Amino acid sequence: MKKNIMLIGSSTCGKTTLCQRLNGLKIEYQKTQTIGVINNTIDTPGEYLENRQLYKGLIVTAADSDLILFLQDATDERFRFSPGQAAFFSVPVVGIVSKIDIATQEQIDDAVELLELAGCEKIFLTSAVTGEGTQELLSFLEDFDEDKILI
Ligand SMILES: Nc1nc2c(ncn2[C@@H]2O[C@H](COP(=O)(O)OP(=O)(O)OP(=O)(O)O)[C@@H](O)[C@H]2O)c(=O)[nH]1
Ligand SMILES: [Mg+2]
Repeated sequence: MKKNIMLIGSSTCGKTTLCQRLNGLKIEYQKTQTIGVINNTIDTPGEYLENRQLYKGLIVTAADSDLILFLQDATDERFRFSPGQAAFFSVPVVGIVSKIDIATQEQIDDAVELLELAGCEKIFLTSAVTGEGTQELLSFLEDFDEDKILI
C-alpha cells in the first residue's frame, strides 16, 4: 500500500486487528492508547470517535491521509457515526463492516445501511480474524487512486 490509510471506528470494532491483517503482521490483541502508524496505516483509538473533545484529533490527523476507512462492528448495536459524517473529511471515505464471521446477515445488512447513511462511497464486508473480505480490500487499496471516482 503506497497511500496513507486512516482507520476510524468505535472501541473494539477491530481497527488494530484489521491493521495487523492488512500489514501481514501477527494478529494479537493490543488496546490502542494513542494514534499510531503501522507502515502506511494510521490506527486510531476508538475514544477519538466516541469523545467529542478528542474528535478534532481525527480531523487533524486526516490531513495526512489519502483515504479514510470508517469501521462498524456488525455485532455492535451502537453506531457512532452521524449521517453525512464522511463529508467532514476532504479525502474519500470507505466503509468497512467488521466481524462478519460472528454476525448475522441482518446485522451485516444494518451495518451496511448505516455506513451508507454516514456517506461511505464504497463498503467492504470483512473479518480480520478469518481473513474473509480482506483480500478484496487489499486489492482495492493497492489500486486506489484518489484522482479517480471510487465506484
Ligand atoms: N470475531 C472477530 N473478532 C474480531 C475481529 N476483529 C477484531 N476482533 C476482536 O475484537 C477485539 C477488539 O479488536 P481491536 O482490533 O483491538 O479493536 P480496536 O477497534 O482496535 O479497538 P480500540 O483500540 O479500543 O479502539 C479483539 O479481541 C479482536 O480479537 C473480527 O473480524 N472477528
Ligand atoms: Mg485498536
